[in-house]
Amino acid sequence: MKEKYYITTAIAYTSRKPHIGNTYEIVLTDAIARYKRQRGYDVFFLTGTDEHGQKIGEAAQEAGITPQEYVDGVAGEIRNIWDLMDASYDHFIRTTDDSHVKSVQKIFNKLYEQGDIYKSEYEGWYCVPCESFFTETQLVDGCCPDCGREVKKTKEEAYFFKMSKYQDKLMQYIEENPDFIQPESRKREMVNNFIKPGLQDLCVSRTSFDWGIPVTFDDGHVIYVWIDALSNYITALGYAPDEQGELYKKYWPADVHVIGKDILRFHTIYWPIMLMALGEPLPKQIFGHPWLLSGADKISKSRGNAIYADDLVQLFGVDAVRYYLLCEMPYAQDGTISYENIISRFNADLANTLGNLVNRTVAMMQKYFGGVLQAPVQGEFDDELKACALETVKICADKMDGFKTADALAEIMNLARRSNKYIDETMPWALAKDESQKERLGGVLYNLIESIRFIGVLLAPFMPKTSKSIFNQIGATECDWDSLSEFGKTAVGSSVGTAEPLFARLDEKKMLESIEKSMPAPKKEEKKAEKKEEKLPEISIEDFAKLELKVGLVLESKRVEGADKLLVSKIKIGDEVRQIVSGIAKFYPPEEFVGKKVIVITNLKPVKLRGVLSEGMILAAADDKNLSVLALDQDMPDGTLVR
Ligand code: ME8
Repeated sequence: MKEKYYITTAIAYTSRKPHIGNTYEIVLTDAIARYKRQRGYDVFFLTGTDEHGQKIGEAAQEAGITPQEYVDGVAGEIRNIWDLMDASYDHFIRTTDDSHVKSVQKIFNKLYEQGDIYKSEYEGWYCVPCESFFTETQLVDGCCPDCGREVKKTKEEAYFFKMSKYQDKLMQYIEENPDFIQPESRKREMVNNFIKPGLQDLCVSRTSFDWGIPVTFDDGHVIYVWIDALSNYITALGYAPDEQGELYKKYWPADVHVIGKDILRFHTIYWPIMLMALGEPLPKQIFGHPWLLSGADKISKSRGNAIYADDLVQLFGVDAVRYYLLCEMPYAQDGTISYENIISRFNADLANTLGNLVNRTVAMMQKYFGGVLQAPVQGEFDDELKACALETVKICADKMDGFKTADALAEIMNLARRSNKYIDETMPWALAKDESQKERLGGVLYNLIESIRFIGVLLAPFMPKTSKSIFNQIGATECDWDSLSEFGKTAVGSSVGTAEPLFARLDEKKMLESIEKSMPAPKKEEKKAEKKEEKLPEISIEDFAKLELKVGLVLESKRVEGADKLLVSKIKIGDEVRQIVSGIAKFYPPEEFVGKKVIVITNLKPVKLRGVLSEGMILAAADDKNLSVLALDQDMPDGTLVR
């Protein structure tokens, strides 16, 4: 019977379309899953989407649709991208799946009933406009990290998980299983920074939003995302505390959870403890991969440097994108992505080294032997080529067993380079001119076809389409891993196919120019996309009537200390004078602002901005570069209603 191998990715948030960094993870996991299948394992590869939480609820509200409609849309988009990338997952779980929801509720209830979850109060810093809790360390200058407004220390009733109870048991597991956390450097970080200083109990429910799985026995509480999200790895296999499905019995524990370094803590601390509390076995390994950066920055929508897989696939093809992602990311350090790098890798590795090797060899086979493979005859340089091919198999296996995909790919490219060198050394075109060398020419081409077959098999987990195309072109029938035990498995007398370019060289200059034209600076593209997403729901005239707008006269204005964008102004509105803080300092020096008539929202709840009270809002038209305060067409007295 085949040995089982259960591998998972993190489940992606359905708050937005996934960028190329998120896509890296599915491609990495797919390469490992395909490699394991190739090695004869019975693989179960799970991926999916994480669909609950306040942010997603808010995004739906902004889009004017229900949260379910919103997550249906984004989950569909994520799945399309995973499919576009040729991810060979066996199951795609969504945390809104009915079966998942029911199992998570049962898990929560069991943990509560056995006393591992208890009710208490959650104390944190609350930002009223954002409706969000933050910990002390999340605050920026003591204010809300999202909107910069003042936050209040608040208490909320919530359920907590007794992490501390399992701390020693977790430490023991990590010590007894030295390979549990990969890479090694991350293990030290988890142990020294989080476990040793002592685990805090984890807040596992919320009452401040409702887009989540309800706690069955306490109305108003929803299960806060990590118990919901992490459980996907077992609920997808049909696990619930009272029934354990066939898949669960077969595949659990997971052989590896592949996740990004930012969520390592949840997977190496909270998840094992949850499983200990449930009395279930722990995953064998957690691999926290590094991040893909754009220049020196994290890829993120708000930074405006997001690159998307579908755009790249359109430009370069799916296998070239897979190749780039897998070879550009070292095992433990962050990698970078840029159009220039993709093009130069494409040309150097895929077009020049690999494409040329296959193309030249198949074309020579056709030209000199009508495509029919001749018997190998031993000659100079052969042993070196064969040794390199056989050695590459061993090294690749070793690298892939340690998830070092970039190193494995480098070895495969090295074999392709060695094969090109073999062409230069043996000079088939010179042999072809000498009839007495015909046998040797046949032997040289046999060795090249065999070496290309090795490359085709080794590349299959990384570039499945290219691998197939290589097999077609060389007419390979021995395409599985075991066929690499011997150099010389290809049958003499078999025929190769027709030569077709695998990767046509790209004109870097032209390509960059056209990218520039078709996709203006990513920043602009992003901003547009964000604006589109912010489309607000239709409102009624009654909704509009809730706003009180009045004409105001600016009496005084000065900059807010320590905030270069903010002006604090005294505005006369009829009989009263209000203090209003506005983000207009870059466009209106305070002295020029005094004396202007402006439009003010006067019934907005007062807030403190950077600690300064603001009792209203001045209306302005603004885009990325410009801002203009709304003015009256004709003069009107301050205090006049705006309707
Ligand atoms: O974290 N480079 O979802 P997510 C490489 N829902 N990987 C990156 C990356 C980058 N630039 N940016 C993000 C979540 N990732 C949770 C997971 S699992 C039970 C719940 C990785 O959509 C990130 O580290 O924010 C994570 O592993 C995955 O993409 C999904 O991120």
